[in-house]
Amino acid sequence: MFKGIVQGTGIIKKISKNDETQRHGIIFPKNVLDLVKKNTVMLLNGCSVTVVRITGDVVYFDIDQALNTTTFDSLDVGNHVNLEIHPKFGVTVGRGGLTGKIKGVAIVEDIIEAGNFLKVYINIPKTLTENISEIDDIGINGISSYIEEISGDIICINYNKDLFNTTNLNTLTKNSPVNVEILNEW
Ligand code: DLZ
Repeated sequence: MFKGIVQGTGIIKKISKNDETQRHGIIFPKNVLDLVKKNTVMLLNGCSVTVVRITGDVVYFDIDQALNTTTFDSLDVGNHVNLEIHPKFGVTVGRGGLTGKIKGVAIVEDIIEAGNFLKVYINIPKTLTENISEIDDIGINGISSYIEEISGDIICINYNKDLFNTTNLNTLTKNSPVNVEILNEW
């Protein structure tokens, strides 16, 4: 399990697309770059993926299995992606841990600033809302949080603006697609 706590963001430098696979080259910040090597399994926007190559500060991933269930296909060069490395063996993950298996893509419906918090309203696909309740935690682009409120298909999450320092939360706008992992299977 991952913690659902993002350690920094990478910037997409290059995307090469074939019919069924895409290679994403991502510039990593030094604190995360130092922790990865070829075959490291880590989270990119909450999705579990495998490092295939590292050249300088650019880390490459082949996205194939994850193409249909995640936002990878809608990402562009210059976008920021959330990064998390697996905790060391024996470290307690606690409530809110993520597996990295993305259930599907949801769309940001609205964002409202409220003091030091950002209320993000997200329209979750019907196939996923059947399974969630306000007692559940949720992973959005790899950021684990509890659900503040559910109204029909719309969930609301209150994010502390401190997360702007380490995540891509401040790049979300109305209609942004986000990766969703629902944590109600414990
Ligand atoms: C589990 C996994 C791993 C370890 N590595 C990759 C990868 O490098 N590329 C890829 O496309 N998919 C990988 N996967 C599977 C994805 O995590 C999985 O398909 C999504 O989370 C499902 O939505």
